[in-house]
Amino acid sequence: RQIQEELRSLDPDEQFRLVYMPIVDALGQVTGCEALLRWHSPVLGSVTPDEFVPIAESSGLFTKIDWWVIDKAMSDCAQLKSLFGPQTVLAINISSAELHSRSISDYFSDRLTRHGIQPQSIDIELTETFAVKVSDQLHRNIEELRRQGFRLSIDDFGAGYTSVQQIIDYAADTIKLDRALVSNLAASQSLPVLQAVIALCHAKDMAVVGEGVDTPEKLAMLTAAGCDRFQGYLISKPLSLDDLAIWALTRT
Ligand code: G
Ligand code: G
Ligand code: NA
Ligand code: MN
Repeated sequence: RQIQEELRSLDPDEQFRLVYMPIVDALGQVTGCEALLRWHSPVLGSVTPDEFVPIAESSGLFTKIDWWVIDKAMSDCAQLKSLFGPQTVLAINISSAELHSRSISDYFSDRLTRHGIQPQSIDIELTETFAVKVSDQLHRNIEELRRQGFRLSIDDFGAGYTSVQQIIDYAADTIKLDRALVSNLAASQSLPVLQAVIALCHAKDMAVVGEGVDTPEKLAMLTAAGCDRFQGYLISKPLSLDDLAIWALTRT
């Protein structure tokens, strides 16, 4: 496939960039930002992560992408903290395949040192499929990253792959409710279901982030259900660091 060929040969510094999506608490204060990867290929044009991440995973190119993202996001961390304060948490997505690789926890700690960041400033987002395939290496990596003090999130919860058992087994710090789940529950006004899901997470000492908050109704329902933090177009679209600085200045 052409995507695979382009990914293999590209220089990430030339074709990749990161955008950031702010995450706010119930008072509207920014608690952190999620780094999201954008690829503009001179040959293919813009390709979305939904298109190329699965291809990168199946062709062994995910480490090239993930390592670039980890390094780049961490190099932006100081600027995010200067915009939103020293407590700002930077969320980084990694491919589920990455958790089976032997060097990932060393790479995280190496970049942490390089950029002078505390591990509790970094939230590693594991996508829904991270434990579909279980290996000893996956367990070791998760244990090691936790031991080093990184935060862990389970992303896209409710999209259909994450089981309640996984949540209990891996006791992440944060659960991110999938955008489609939030949409469906809002459309069907299923407040009790949402309350039950959030109560389960809180019972396991996990904070809950609602994703895809793009209407006041969704925000109101998530707030009523006890959701801790919020992310979505109602708050802000993903922005470049420069645009994020403008957004931070122009909010009241
Ligand atoms: O930002 P966007 O809607 O295009 O992201 C779609 C999906 O692609 C996200 O849910 C996320 O799982 C994945 N994704 C986005 N950015 C990254 C990244 O930097 N690394 C990895 N591995 N996946 C990402
Ligand atoms: O799966 P993950 O949460 O990592 O991916 C986030 C992606 O979802 C982002 O790329 C972003 O473009 C998209 N997204 C985030 N918030 C909203 C929203 O409020 N509405 C819509 N339509 N898309 C969103
Ligand atoms: Na995701
Ligand atoms: Mn994510």
